[in-house]
Amino acid sequence: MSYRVFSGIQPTGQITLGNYLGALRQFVALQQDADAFYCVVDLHAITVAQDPSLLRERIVDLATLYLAVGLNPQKSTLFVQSDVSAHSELGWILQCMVHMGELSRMTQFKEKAEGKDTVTAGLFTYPALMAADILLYQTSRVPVGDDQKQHLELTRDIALRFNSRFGETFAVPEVMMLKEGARIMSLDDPAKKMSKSNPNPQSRIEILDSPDDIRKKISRAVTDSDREIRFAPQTKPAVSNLLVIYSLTADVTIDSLVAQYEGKGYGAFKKDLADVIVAHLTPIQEKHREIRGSGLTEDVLRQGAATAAQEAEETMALVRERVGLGGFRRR
Ligand code: ATP
Ligand code: LTN
Repeated sequence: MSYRVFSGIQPTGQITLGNYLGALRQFVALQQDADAFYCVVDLHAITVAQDPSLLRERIVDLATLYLAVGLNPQKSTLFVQSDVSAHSELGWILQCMVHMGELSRMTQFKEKAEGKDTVTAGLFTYPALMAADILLYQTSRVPVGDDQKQHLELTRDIALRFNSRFGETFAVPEVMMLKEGARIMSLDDPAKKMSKSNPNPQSRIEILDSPDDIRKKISRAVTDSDREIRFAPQTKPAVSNLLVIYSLTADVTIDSLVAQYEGKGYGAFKKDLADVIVAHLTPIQEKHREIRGSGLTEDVLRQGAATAAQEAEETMALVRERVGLGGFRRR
């Protein structure tokens, strides 16, 4: 029996190697067995200010990348969150189920709010909308990076609370995370996660970076004090992060890399790592160029929105009935 998978990525910048290795690549692997829904979560993106025309461009760009990495619209449903209004509707209902204390404990909110003069209410209630995304589709598994674990736990709590108060309505989802690669770190600071909205572009590899940029960024990536290539995340976080990236990109074990580079120093290791990344990303970039401007992405998103809206409406009808809301409009 196939199971339901849902995940989303925000169109807040160029997709990084962290997003790819931690999340996007799993999306592709899962579509073989799962009935998968993958979303461009634009309503989440506007929890911080976005330029409207740039936002629209990034939405199409991210969806094009979904296709370029190998998501097959015959197997998975690809759509944009704001095209299915049930996300906003259930998001509101779940805001009325989640507690202020629970939202206050979310580390992503604390990190994103830190040092800001003003913060939107949407940034604070963001996890309720994320719960709505997942619960609308009766999702059983959610592939995400490590930073989303806390949001997923809250989603489960909200689902259980709703079900116990109103009767069985939502499937309670499981988080799916990689053992290595669930948290790829910044190239300039191994204490921070690689992020597409970090102001320093040297901190990340973007999927669409040119080979030249990739080589420069890897050669400038910080390393740890001795010259040994060893996997020790606590004492050698920078080199360990590069080893994880290498291992996942080239599909070889960390142990075999450590053996291969014994006594060789950082120079040779970094050069090979850059080559491996370039070789992995080149076909994705070619595919992205081929699809962009062909109209395929827009067609896929149109179809995806129709499929998703229909699926979401089934859950919404049940939710409205359970909560005691409206129900007079013919749909
Ligand atoms: P932003 O910087 O705008 O908050 P982000 O780069 O953190 O964005 P998201 O859109 O929030 O990316 O995340 C998309 C997916 O990628 C999520 O599943 C998230 O857990 C995963 N992800 C993000 N950064 C990393 C990382 N450094 N390592 C592994 N997975 C990651
Ligand atoms: N909050 C996530 C993006 C996101 C998501 C989702 C992920 C929004 N809705 C539903 C999985 C399932 C993030 O910031 N990476």
